[in-house]
Amino acid sequence: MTTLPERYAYMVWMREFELACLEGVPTHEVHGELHLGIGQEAIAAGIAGVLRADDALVSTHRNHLHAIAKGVDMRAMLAEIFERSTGLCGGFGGHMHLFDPSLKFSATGIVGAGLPVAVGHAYAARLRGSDAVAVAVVGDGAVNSGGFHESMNMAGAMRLPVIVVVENNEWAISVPFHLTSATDTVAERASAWGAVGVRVDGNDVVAVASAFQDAVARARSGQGPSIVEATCYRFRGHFEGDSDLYRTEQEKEAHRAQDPLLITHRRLVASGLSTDEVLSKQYAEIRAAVQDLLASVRADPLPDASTARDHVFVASTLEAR
Ligand SMILES: Cc1ncc(C[n+]2csc(CCOP(=O)(O)OP(=O)(O)O)c2C)c(N)n1
Repeated sequence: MTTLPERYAYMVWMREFELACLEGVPTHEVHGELHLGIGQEAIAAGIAGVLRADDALVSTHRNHLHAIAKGVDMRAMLAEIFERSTGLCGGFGGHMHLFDPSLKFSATGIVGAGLPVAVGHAYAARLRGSDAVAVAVVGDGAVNSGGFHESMNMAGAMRLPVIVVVENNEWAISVPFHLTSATDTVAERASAWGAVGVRVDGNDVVAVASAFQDAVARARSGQGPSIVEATCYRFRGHFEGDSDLYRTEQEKEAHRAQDPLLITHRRLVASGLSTDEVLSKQYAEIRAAVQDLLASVRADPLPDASTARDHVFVASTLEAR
């Protein structure tokens, strides 16, 4: 069982990891759109420590925190994001394509496309006679896609061990959830698919962990799919470079005051589980460790240009040409 101090440490690692990623944007070490989950750490930290290595987790374009929660090696992740040959995918995939087959972790930049993959993992587990579960983490922008409905329906009809975590940060780029959803919440839709739906405060790591653990326990014991909708807010623009004019400064400031790291810090101190001094020291140590990781990744080579076509075509196709 992951303790609250451990979940807080996860959140600090997540925050500092993403701040390190951010350093690669002005230096042009990170190309393409970089999507950060800063402000949403309590959800991934609530997932952390609950899943087994053989459980699958399929993430999105905003995937770093979920990979950390699944236990993916942070150095290999950072190297992939910084496009180094030592990265998870040899530097070929970049930040939106983090894959770790040994931990059944994958990501997709196609909104809503993670659900069918998770359903496939869950069905495969059943065919193997395993009690492994499959998790899809999606944003609120995914929930009105056809694939979301089709996947939920199949998971419900077959009672598959699927858990869908919806990070409802209210915005799908510039489109607000309340203007695009026929229901006030995503969780309330669950009964249409024979699933259990719960909505929790995604800034509250304890509430997320509790709802997620319950959903995993249900899935593992053959009770079918669940939706865990966690409300949250992304502190930065949709991607690094987004002018972010669709949200008012007042709205952003109000949400930043609800920083899940601050909330958890205060909770640890108020409950006597830690002190300001201990937490500040721990924060500084984690920041230094992430900076060491970044320095070491930066010393790694970029992929060799002559390998650019590797992993693009199967060998037989190339030979046939
Ligand atoms: C099928 C598809 N349509 C459109 C896009 C472009 N797109 C990328 S992210 C995004 C919004 C996603 O919002 P949400 O699911 O709420 O996740 P968040 O970015 O808030 O984490 C869109 C529309 C896409 N990647 N895939």
